[in-house]
Amino acid sequence: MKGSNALIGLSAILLSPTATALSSTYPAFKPSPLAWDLKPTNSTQQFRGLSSVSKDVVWIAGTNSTVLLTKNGGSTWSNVSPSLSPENSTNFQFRDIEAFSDKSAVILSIGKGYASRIYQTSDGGKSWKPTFINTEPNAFYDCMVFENKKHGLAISDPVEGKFRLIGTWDGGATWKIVDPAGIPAALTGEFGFAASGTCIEAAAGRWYIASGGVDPGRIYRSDDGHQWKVSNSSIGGGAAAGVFSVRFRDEKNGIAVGGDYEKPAENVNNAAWSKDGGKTWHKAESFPGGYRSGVSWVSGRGRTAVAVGTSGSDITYDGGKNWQAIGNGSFDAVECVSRDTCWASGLGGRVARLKLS
Ligand SMILES: *[C@@H]1O[C@H](CO)[C@@H](O)[C@H](O)[C@H]1NC(C)=O
Ligand SMILES: *[C@@H]1O[C@H](CO)[C@@H](O)[C@H](O)[C@H]1NC(C)=O
Ligand SMILES: *[C@@H]1O[C@H](CO)[C@@H](O)[C@H](O)[C@H]1NC(C)=O
Ligand SMILES: CC(=O)N[C@H]1CO[C@H](CO)[C@@H](O)[C@@H]1O
Repeated sequence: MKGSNALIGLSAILLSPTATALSSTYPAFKPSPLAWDLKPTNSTQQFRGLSSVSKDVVWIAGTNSTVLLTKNGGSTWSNVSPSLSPENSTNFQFRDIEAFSDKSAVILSIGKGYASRIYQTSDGGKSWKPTFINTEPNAFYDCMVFENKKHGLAISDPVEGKFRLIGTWDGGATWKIVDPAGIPAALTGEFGFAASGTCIEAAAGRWYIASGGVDPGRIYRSDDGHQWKVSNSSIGGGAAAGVFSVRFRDEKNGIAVGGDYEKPAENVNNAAWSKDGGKTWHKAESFPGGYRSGVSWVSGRGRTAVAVGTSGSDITYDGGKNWQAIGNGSFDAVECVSRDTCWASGLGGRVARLKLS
């Protein structure tokens, strides 16, 4: 995380022992033939919340209390934003959404105090019910995840020295605080990033949390959502840096991405992989092209995953060891819904679909 991004990036490649292999895949020389297909939303909001139910049904949630839904693969979008009481109406920032169908979804608003809240719909966004409104002044909720249609966890930056978790066992209708006894103490300055809805992960019966604010960024893991352990990642951390997204494809194999959002093109130590369920993390051999806020495994394609960030996006075919750029790829969030379809969303209403074949 030091010095000029472009120079560090280039010298890292030129000095790499695998420079020959890299030069044929590195974005500056030969990008991946894949490219995102933009799906205009007619919105100017920033969509960090993304949940794809199928290749056709996708929900996005973002700034200015905005939630959009498409049921036809992005040809048209409906505004299904919650109508909020006037004094609260203008500017909730929805940073995460978990959708279960074209009818049922849960959204998370970030912020201090009552701004951190969760709404649920079961009628396709016609009506939304607040199911959690934070009352703890020091809490700041970042993201949430469901392991199935019933059981989910949402995470707040540390309160009284520990990440705070709330859990639901009824699909987001009710939430209660998880006993902090099983959660290790946070380090001074440690927090989570509400950048892509993937700072918490559930996969194969296990749970993970990505953190930053400290160097290196850390990754917590749990078998039951109650008892947690924490490891260093290999991803650099700092005031605006750390692990932004952690995803597992089974009980052992995970990818973490991040970096420094204030240095969007810096491409050193911004991706890592684990093959032991998150106990240890290894640096990628060739990194994504810059800070990356989200990553998603492509289900049904083994070690393939896609990462996105404000400076671009990348694909790996070897479980996160090597990455190559995808065209037209500036986004905040990514979600691959099947072996041939990923969705991404971000700033200025940008949403796109990636077809893999
Ligand atoms: C936020 O949404 C309201 C209602 O849709 C709209 O009037 C306003 O212009 C929006 N503000 C921004 C900054 O997009
Ligand atoms: C965007 O707005 C235009 C004009 O209102 C409309 O014709 C078009 O269908 C809209 N596009 C989407 C994707 O909703
Ligand atoms: C994790 O990183 C910190 C900061 O560099 C270091 O002090 C600590 O020893 C590391 N922990 C382990 C288990 O390697
Ligand atoms: C907005 C943007 O980046 N557009 C580019 C998408 O990719 C095509 C083909 O690679 C370019 O021609 C566009 O400029």
